[in-house]
Amino acid sequence: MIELFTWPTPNGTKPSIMLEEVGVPYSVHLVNLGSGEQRAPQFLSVSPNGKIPAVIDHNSVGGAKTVFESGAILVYLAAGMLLPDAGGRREQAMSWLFWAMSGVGPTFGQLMHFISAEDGSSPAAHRFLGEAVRLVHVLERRLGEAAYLADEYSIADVGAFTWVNFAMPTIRSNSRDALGATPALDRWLGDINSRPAVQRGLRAPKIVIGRAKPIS
Ligand SMILES: N[C@@H](CCC(=O)N[C@@H](CS)C(=O)NCC(=O)O)C(=O)O
Repeated sequence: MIELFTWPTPNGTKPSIMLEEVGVPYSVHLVNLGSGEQRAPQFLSVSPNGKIPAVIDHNSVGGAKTVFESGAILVYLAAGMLLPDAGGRREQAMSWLFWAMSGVGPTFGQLMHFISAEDGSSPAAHRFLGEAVRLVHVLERRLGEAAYLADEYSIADVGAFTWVNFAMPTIRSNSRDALGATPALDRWLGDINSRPAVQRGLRAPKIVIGRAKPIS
């Protein structure tokens, strides 16, 4: 059994989607970010950076293993087509995964913060909107030449999808003409959203919210 420490956010649903995709049994521990549980010593012993998500794999050969950072968790859980063993597709998948982790997640996260702050037209909101639009254009160009980031569906798509899915309406409504049409990206979002494992993974932390006890 894998224990997943999470909260229903774009970073928190990457591992639940992945666990559903690979069919590994898991239990969800909610870490209530609103009440500061991410800073509790018990959680810091699992995730030293004080952020969700993190997992503990109790079935691992040689003893339980702890993994934090959503990108590291996707790599840890990956198997088969979701992370090809060798050949160009592996390098492609890793390149696009790191692009999503270092570009999409931080930029979209800051954008959502500054745009929903009191002064939604601050220089910071403007800067992150410009960078988010640039990243969307990179994604649109790639998905115009391949169905998925590494040609076939992989951890790179899971790594980028949750943030793009969450932030796209905000980016679209704020950027107006600068964004333009994104038919390839819209097709990619539709394909991924229609996967049953993705639908279950997106719901997993929310379903638990109603019945979970705080971690202690
Ligand atoms: N680079 C990290 C980012 C994780 C992250 O930012 N998690 C947020 C929720 S989406 C969090 O735990 N925030 C709590 C806090 O900053 O106090 C990852 O990809 O796992």
